[in-house]
Amino acid sequence: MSFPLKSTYQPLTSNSALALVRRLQLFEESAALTCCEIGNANLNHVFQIIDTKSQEGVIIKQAIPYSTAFGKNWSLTLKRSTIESHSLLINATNVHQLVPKVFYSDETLAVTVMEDLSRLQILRTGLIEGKSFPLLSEHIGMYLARTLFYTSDFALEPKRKKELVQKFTNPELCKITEDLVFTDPFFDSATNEYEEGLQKDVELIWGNQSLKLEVAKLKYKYLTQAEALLHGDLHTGNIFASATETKVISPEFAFFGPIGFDIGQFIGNLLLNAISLEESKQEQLFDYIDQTWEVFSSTFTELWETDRIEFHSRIDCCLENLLEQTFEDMIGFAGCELIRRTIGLAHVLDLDGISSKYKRLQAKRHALALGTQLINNRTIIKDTQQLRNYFTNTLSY
Ligand code: SR1
Repeated sequence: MSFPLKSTYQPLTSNSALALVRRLQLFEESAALTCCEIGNANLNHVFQIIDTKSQEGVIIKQAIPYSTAFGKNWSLTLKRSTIESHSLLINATNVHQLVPKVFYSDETLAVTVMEDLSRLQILRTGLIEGKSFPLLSEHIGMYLARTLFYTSDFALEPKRKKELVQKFTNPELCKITEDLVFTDPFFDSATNEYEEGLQKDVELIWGNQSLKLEVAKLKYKYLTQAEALLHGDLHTGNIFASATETKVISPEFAFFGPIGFDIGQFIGNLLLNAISLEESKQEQLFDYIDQTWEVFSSTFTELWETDRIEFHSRIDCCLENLLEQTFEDMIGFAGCELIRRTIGLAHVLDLDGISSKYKRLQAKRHALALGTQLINNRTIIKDTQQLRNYFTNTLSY
């Protein structure tokens, strides 16, 4: 069967997905292939195509122009598929071993054909199951340092940087983050979803004018500070991992934003997992946080020493100043992530999966108190040990 070349968007079926990989000659002509639609098709169609003999496979991901996730019917731009494939291709030049390989993409069909990662596990699921990932911090610290440094003005010629900023202008997906992370959770918005038992805690946040001013400053940074090409949604559900491998997937929220945002979202999600655990099991999560910052800052420093081109980066303390600001932003964005995953739309299983209602509400109160403290005190928190102290001090709220 030949793959129909369409000039308009058409949802793929198992048959047309198979025809596409045949046309792309990703397998031997004689290979017997199976095609299975995986995932729940509420944001994307995902087909897994496997060669029955070699057991090697590819994934075809096709964006759907709407979402039925979260009980709502949202229209969603198909352009996110192009942003995702272009971002994966750029990241492959900087961290090829940490992203899925892209074999093909088609803007009209909103399709990306990429490496099958089913040998790995979604990191959030692994963390909830109590698994440990010994190379996680080294890999994510490296991913962050290399993707952020090499797409910043410190490494790119100014013209190239501005071309990329244009290419990765992503207003529709950024608006989702502007609303769901920075705006709605801090007001009585119809999109919010929180447990009845949290009503008083939530109202305290809505009435906290100084907190809201600090969140407004962080949102303004997100809106205006085009420092580097971000992943834009770096939570633990967007990372595949095993004991030896890590792959960062789904950069459809990619755009040029503040360097501390990706690191903050990642750390925020590790904190959400730590909150869900009993004290004796939290150590591992703090190790991940310490080491991720350590690897990020030391790798960024090495790249700065060897590959920087921006004239003013030679000024004394320029790097120290940048890392200090990034740490402060990271703490603030992590705080926003803790609050939005508790009050806003799109929760995390780390907290929602706690079966005892009492413990679940305690954990969610902890997330709200810690999030508030991190946002308010981000300028005085200078290292990950202090971050840990705030974690402990907000336990009894
Ligand atoms: C409609 S998308 C909702 C959330 O899921 C994504 O992973 C992002 O975190 C987004 O805010």
